[in-house]
Amino acid sequence: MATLPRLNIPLHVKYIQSLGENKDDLVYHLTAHLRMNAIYWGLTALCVMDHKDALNRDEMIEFVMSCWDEEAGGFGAHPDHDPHILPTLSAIQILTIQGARDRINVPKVTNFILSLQQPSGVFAGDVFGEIDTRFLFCAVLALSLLGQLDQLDVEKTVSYIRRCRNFDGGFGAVIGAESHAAQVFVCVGALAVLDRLDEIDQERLAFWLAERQLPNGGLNGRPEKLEDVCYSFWVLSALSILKKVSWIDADKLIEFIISAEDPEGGGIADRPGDQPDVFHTQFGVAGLSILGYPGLLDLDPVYCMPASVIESLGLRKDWEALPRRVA
Ligand code: GRG
Ligand code: ZN
Repeated sequence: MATLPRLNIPLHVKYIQSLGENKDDLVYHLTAHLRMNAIYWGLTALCVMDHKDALNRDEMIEFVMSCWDEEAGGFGAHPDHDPHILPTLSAIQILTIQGARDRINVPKVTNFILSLQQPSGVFAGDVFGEIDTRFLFCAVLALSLLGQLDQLDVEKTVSYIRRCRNFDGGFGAVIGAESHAAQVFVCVGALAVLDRLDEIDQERLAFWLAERQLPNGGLNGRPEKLEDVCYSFWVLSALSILKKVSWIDADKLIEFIISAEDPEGGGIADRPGDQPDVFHTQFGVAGLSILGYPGLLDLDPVYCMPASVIESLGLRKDWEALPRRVA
């Protein structure tokens, strides 16, 4: 086997540390609506690179708690933002990874999440009502992490996912929508948490997922689209739940992901030569972990959190990544 390209872990750690340091930067203000998600992505990437302590734990927990809306029972993306299910899941993930679950008002946040379920079984993101299988996944994952899944109407939830399944074995964002790899991840992930993988045509779906690999090694999210590093997670996580990561050419994908890193400032971009961001850094590193890249720690592909954290909560599902290689 040819020598693997080197992932510059110290540089990516520095890149993630630098993101919170330029608070006068315009980009920092323009991305306030993603702050909670960004902290979750940065922290998870650091955990996988075995540098969990590179960001200050206490400051992180205090920031998360400053986004809590006591009245609504959810977290916003930023202290002055309305609560939404996306930052609420990220907040729960961060507090869980940091061993600070005692800071969560479990009954209140459970009520907030359950209040977002619609009669069809799908979830809205917030009181304004946009619906999507992403929000359904966030609800299922958050309730599972809080030990509150018994409060969920599982049949109603699964029936919505079933109605999003397409002829190609994939899933879309809403009923009738085209299959998309990221929506496949959220639907397969939710079914895995609910122990309902029997709802999937597993061979057909794995075939569709494996077809996402392009001659340059990268993965796209649907036919005729460009490759993008983040699909390294969306596609591989679903394949690892189906135990078929070996259907991808791992060496070619590793090469593609590492070719998208910024060799000067650190971080990983959507594709080579583009500007890096924390989202693609996290999903690039996550993909490398599932591919068994040496020196990284295991990521749980269902919860997209450190595997050790999910194991210690007794929540591990039956997924399979590639064996960890030795450097
Ligand atoms: C805990 C990992 C985790 C996630 C929480 C937010 C969420 C749940 C999942 C997001 C799933 C999703 C729909 C991601 C979007 C990915 C993406 C690159 C979308 C771009 O779509 P297009 O149509 O791009 O702009 P293509 O590649 O199809 O041209
Ligand atoms: Zn992307």
